[in-house]
Amino acid sequence: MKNVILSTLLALTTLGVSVSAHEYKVGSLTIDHPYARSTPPSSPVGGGFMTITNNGTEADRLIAGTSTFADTVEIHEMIMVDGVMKMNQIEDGLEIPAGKTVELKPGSYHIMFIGLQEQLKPDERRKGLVKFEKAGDIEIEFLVKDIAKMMDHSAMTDMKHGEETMDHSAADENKHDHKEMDHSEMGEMKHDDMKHEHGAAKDAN
Ligand SMILES: [Cu+2]
Repeated sequence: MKNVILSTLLALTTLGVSVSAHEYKVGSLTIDHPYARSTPPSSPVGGGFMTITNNGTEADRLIAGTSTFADTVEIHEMIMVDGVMKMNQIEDGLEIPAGKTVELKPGSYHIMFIGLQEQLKPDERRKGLVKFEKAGDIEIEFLVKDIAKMMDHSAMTDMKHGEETMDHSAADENKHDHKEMDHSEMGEMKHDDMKHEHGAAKDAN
């Protein structure tokens, strides 16, 4: 997978297209390509993603975050309960084991922006901060990715959900973010978080 991403980026670089890869280091951690999904107007919530690698010999934990555009930042996981995907705040933080890479991605661990103050629009860069138990704080920028593009790419590769994913129109967009979810009661998933996994590599254009 990494090779695919690299070659895609190289190809784009060669063509002179700007690429969205960006990377941060704090302590023994590397944070690769933080991004957020674009949101519909007046969406109350948004999702953020990144890849965190622990190059050290001790486990660390992603314990909190803040942003300049949302009231609250939480760290969430997706879990299957009675055959239904739900999301859940990880109260103790997300462990980043020594020598391992943890991917925050749609359908899995993610950063949840709650109380969005502004719409997140494609290609914006939005400031935030993440806190680790040992490595401490680091300011990062989330590149905002067009949610529609993310879906189109994943539709090609995710067979389980492909049909629903491909059938999205403008009127349907709201279903693709967390708008309809009830966080306090861990409402049933109604959006398409599960289907974006393959968007990251190909969305660099
Ligand atoms: Cu969430």
